[in-house]
Amino acid sequence: MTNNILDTVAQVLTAAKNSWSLDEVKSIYNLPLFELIYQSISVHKTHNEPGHVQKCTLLSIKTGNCSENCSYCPQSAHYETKVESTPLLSLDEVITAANNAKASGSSRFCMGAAWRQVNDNQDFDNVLAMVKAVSNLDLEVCCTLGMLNENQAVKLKEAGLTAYNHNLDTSENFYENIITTRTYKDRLNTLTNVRKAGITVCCGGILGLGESHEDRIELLHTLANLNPQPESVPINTLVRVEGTPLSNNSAVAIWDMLRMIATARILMPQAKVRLSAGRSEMSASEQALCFLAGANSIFMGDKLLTTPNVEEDLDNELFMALGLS
Ligand code: SAM
Ligand code: DTB
Ligand code: SF4
Repeated sequence: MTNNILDTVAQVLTAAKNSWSLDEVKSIYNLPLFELIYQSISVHKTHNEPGHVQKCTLLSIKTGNCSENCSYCPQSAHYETKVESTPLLSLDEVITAANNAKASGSSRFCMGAAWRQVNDNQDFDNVLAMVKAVSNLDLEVCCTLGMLNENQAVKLKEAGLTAYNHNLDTSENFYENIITTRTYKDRLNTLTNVRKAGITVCCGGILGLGESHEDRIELLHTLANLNPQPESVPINTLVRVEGTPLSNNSAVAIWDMLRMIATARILMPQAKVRLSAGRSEMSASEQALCFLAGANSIFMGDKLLTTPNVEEDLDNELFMALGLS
């Protein structure tokens, strides 16, 4: 099987493939780690400039008190965490943050709201104004606002939205162990609405929820078979926050993270594979291995949405040391 799967991977060197069988994904994921990384480097070098890593900045525009029960999330109203809830930020606050992000070298600005779904109200109109203002700063604009209908997706597109982040998080089978207030189908439905509106798709997952390797393989299989594939794929490791049901989960081994990144890179050669939450728990050398394995985007800035991220100076040092641009 190893030789057959290496032939399949070799085909990816000429053209991205958009129908993967579960067995193919499994065979790639289960390659010996060095062989897997060697293959992902070849694919990465063919399709991208491996020394180029995109910097994105996150801003929580509406924090906490969310009606969903995502077991990993410090912003869910179902759990008692130290997150302070705040209403929607003002347009001025957002513009200031976007200007700062641009000055620090970010090319994408991503605004997150702790909503189950978008509602057609004043808050949504305000978000549309924020999208317009950020896109006028010549930044790629991304939002993650929960579920969207077709009409709302079109309005975001018209306001200048580049990308919409909506993660599948894990496999369809494991999903109900993590969230019960919505279904996997709901998630896929929003992704369809986003795609139909002509917005690029940012969709990935989280490692460390208690899922099996099979669940990770199934998640990668679902992502890689979205047609077209997501333009960006955030790979998060669980940030274990006190008060959430998953706060005592075990840490994710770096080998698992590398396996996930390298497989994502081979399956979705042109995607931005984003080393996302959990980076601040990694050493500089572990992060370097992630870039080697095919990650080519990060969230920069001292904060993710509500939890700490890597300090900007440390990121700049690492970029210098590795010669990344
Ligand atoms: N409420 C919207 C939604 O769920 O789509 C947008 C914001 S939500 C915080 C965005 C994503 O952050 C989630 O889909 C999840 O993948 C990720 N996330 C949330 N809490 C996390 C945690 N503790 N560790 C890692 N990733 C997390
Ligand atoms: C994604 O996949 N990771 C980011 C972004 N998309 C919105 C969010 C990570 C959140 C980590 C927990 C927090 O800071 O609240
Ligand atoms: Fe709400 Fe999003 Fe957190 Fe789930 S992940 S509780 S939907 S903010």
